[in-house]
Amino acid sequence: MNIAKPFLLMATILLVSSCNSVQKHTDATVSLKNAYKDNFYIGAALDTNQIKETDTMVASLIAKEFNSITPENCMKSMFLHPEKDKFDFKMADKFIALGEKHNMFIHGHTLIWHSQLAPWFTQIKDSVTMSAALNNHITTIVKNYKGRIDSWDVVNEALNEDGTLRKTVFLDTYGKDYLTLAFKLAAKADPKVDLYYNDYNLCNAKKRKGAVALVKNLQKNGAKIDGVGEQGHWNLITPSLDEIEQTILDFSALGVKVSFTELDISVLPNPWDVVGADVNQKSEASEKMNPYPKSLPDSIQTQLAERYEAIFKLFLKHQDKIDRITLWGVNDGQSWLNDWPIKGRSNYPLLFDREFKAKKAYNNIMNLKEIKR
Ligand code: 9MR
Repeated sequence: MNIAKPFLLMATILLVSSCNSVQKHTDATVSLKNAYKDNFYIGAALDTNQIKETDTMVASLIAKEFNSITPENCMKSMFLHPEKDKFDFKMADKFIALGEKHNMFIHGHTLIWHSQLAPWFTQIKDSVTMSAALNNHITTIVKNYKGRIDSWDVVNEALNEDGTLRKTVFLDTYGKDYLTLAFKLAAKADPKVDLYYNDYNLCNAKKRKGAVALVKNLQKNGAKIDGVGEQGHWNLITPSLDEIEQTILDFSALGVKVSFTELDISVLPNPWDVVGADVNQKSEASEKMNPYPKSLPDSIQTQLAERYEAIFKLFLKHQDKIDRITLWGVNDGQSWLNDWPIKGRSNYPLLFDREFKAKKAYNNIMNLKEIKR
């Protein structure tokens, strides 16, 4: 028997497969957005440096992987409408230009929110002034980007955890119909743009019930609402897949689109679960609360990857109801979760690590679509 033949065959197989993996790794078509192009948009929230494209490596990663973008901060009222008679569209214009350059689905975040609210809004004391302010704010901004923004978060986080309406300056001055007014103003300013209600913890049954009632009320009042945005600030354990599925079913039953708009998965302990507050244990407690200051252990990396995989499997199961999945940031270093609810921790909630390298979670999500890296 000629032993050179099997040896040659083996060597050829090895050579071909290693060439393939190199080719795949650098192949510009191997990306999240291409893998999921027939299912839903894959988006990311961009911070100001990413919008300004200060780092070319990061800029090309964003263009390669994502086909939708959301501004992490620059379109909130404190930045876009800082004074009653002054709008500042500079950074938002750059954001839109970036999305247009790459032909992306552009999401606006957010028109009405009690947080990061322009201070002049908080001075308003009566319904007539609030109505005029909402009119000027929403009409000016939505008209300014008419035809250039694909969807807007019209109202963000209007609900308490028990499903009742949150006490805000909008509710206090105008009453509960501020929601209807906001959606009607947005639709009038750009009849074609998709209009969303966006909130977190919608897996909580009481809050979800409140959100369903909120959407039904808008519909009953003749306002156009196209979608519900579930933020998706989750962790390794909660919410359960059943709870997530229930939200998809409940919202799509209302005839609106469902999008997951701010997805990230915290791997850190939650301070509200910690029992005991002995001040003498402060350093021990902070080590306990920031267990992976330098890097994420393999076992947790795998847990995170499996959690992302299970969630994306569920998203695929309901792809007919889901329009967009947006990650709340591009890489771990950027995440707001490094500073919330405790400042200065190292969290690892996204698909790219601090060096912008794809994590195991990325690979698992790609493998779901049978794309190997
Ligand atoms: O990621 C945003 C962070 O940079 C800001 O400091 C923070 C201020 O509240 O807002 C973060 O984004 C929030 C989003 O706009 C609405 N849903 C919750 C997000 C995380 O807090």
